[in-house]
Amino acid sequence: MAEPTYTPPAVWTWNKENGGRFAAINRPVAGPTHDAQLPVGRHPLQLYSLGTPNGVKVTVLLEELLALGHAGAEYDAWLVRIDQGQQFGSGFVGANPNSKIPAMVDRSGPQPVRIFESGAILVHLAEKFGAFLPTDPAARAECLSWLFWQVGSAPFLGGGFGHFYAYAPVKIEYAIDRYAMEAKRQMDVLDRRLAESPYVAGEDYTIADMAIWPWYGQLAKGLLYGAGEFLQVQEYRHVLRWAEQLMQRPAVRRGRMVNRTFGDPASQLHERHEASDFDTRTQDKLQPAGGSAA
Ligand SMILES: N[C@@H](CCC(=O)N[C@@H](CS)C(=O)NCC(=O)O)C(=O)O
Repeated sequence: MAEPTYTPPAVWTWNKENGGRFAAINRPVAGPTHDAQLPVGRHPLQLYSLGTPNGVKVTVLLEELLALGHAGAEYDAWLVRIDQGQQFGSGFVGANPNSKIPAMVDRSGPQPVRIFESGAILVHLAEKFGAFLPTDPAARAECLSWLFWQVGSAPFLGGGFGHFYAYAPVKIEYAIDRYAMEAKRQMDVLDRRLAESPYVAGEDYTIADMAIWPWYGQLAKGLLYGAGEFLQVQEYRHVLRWAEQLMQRPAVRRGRMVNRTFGDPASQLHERHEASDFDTRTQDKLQPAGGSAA
């Protein structure tokens, strides 16, 4: 093993220069940095988010609920630019004391209800509309097990593998090895499961698929961290089959566009307030000829 190049001091201190790509937003303390109220639209559900995998889980579920005819799932999706520190505004911290997207405020009842953590938002919506979360105890247990598997596993994929492989200012072999091994192990867990059943929780499409797809489905398609070849993702053929099947769903395609600020301008719907926004307000349509997207 390589000689260590760093000896931790007795007391850690915050070195703002050493945070890599996220130096501007990472802090060792919680709480708001500035006053900023959250906007409120006219729909019962207000979502404050960004089109990262954790954000996409929720917009896919909302679009699936609307496709099923649940008009109460109409929502306003507001863009939170985490690279500009908007997650530290006082209003956002009121909705999510953990300062991370996604956060939701459900205004359909007499008092607004805040929900944070993407998994909790998925369960809240699935229970509210009685969809995509089985009621049979055994099927429900399987669905929730995979949902919590995702919430517990993805930090090793994103914060571990993705961070050290793609974002860290130095390439550390030990860290990349450790997390590449874990990322491949997780993909194998999923691949073996999807060899047994069409969907992650069994015969039916559930919130477990919606939570897992934006992370592991995208990884299987080589769309995360530019790591397709490095992790040899084509080996996970059951995950690929499932990832492609989900991508065919119109609601998944729509959900993936909401609050998206990267990629093809036609795939970016920065804010979603009406169903018609998908046809009229993507960045290719808002962008003036020769101009750049807002
Ligand atoms: N466990 C959380 C994770 C959410 C999360 O990590 N969000 C990231 C974007 S994907 C974020 O908001 N980061 C901003 C920050 O760390 O300041 C969830 O599932 O909702």
